[in-house]
Amino acid sequence: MSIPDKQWAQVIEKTGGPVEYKQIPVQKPGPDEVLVNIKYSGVCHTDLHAVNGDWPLPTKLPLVGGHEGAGVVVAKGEQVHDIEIGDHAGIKWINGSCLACDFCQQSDEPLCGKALLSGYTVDGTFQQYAIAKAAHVARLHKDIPLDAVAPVLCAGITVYKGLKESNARPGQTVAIVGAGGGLGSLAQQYAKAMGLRVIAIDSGEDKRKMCLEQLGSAAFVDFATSKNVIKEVQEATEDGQGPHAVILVAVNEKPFQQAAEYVRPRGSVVCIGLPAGAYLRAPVFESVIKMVTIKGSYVGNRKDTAEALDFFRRGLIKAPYQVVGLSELQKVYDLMHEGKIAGRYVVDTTK
Ligand code: 8ID
Ligand code: ZN
Ligand code: ZN
Repeated sequence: MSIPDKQWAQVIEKTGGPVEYKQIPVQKPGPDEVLVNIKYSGVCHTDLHAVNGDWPLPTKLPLVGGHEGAGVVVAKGEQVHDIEIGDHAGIKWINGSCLACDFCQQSDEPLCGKALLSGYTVDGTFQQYAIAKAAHVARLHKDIPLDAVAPVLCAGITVYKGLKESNARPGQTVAIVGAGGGLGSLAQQYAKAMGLRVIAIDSGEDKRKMCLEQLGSAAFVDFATSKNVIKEVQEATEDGQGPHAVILVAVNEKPFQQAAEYVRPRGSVVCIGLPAGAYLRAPVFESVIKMVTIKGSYVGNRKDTAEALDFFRRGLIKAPYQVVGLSELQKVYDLMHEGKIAGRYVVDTTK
């Protein structure tokens, strides 16, 4: 396999953007790294946060974004023995971690203080050839389509982990807030596969249709037109007591301040979305007498990754996605900024 010296990439030269489509050099993998020829990469709202620089964590600059990259291993360092050239692999948000600290030892590698973040602190997957630590790349069976699996590499892993963290059990009800977006659409599929009943919360006819007709949710609450979101969510549960868990994947502060009010007594509120500058708020009285659990959930570890991919490989996860050329990334960001994307966009690095 011949590796070119130059390749197409989308580069953020300065915080705030826009992204620039141009040719840059192909890098060489270090001793414990692999070079992956990225075929497809999903576009996550985190990539837009990276362009805008709206989180309290600086990005590298210039930066190649992207962290849902699926492709083929084309080169590897001399210490890499458990993945071969020609194997299919996925580059996810956690590009690498120390594997030695307290958190890594407990397989909490997303919490590693030395974690490298794809498309944020190291260059990511909006390029044709990207690098990751071999220990952390997702192993993809060759029968898995590389376009459809791309969104699983961040969105899928993250919502699967969040659903596990919620401790919701089969037969129970979970509310997904931000259900029409990338994480939300996959969350509905994972929840369904895990035997949960879903209340989808988002806005607009396209997203309502997608959630109820394509993704199998039992109810849809439109946050923009509802007169009382809290009441409507509770009434959508069989006994009116509210959902057992709430998975927050919206990019807006308000729903983070409503969830504890409609969650069921003993229920859990799992925060995943990362709206800029937002604070959590919950009424102390109701939270105490309802014994509510409120927690954060951050991507997933390597085992969560393998499990989330296995659900996908078994045909249980079918979320809508649209493929456009890598050259059109800025247009995807514009649509995402306006909240106009139902499901996920995936970029094809050859176009
Ligand atoms: O590990 C993590 N915690 C993690 C991993 C991956 C992504 C966190 N994230 C974060 C992203 O950085 C982003 O902040 O999750 C958030 C959602 O990412 P996404 O799914 O990629 O975003 P999207 O496709 O734009 O979907 C967001 C949806 O939220 C809806 C929008 O209509 C859109 O469909 N939404 C908004 I904005 N306000 C809402 C509200 N008040 C709402 N839905 C319900 N109620
Ligand atoms: Zn992401
Ligand atoms: Zn570590």
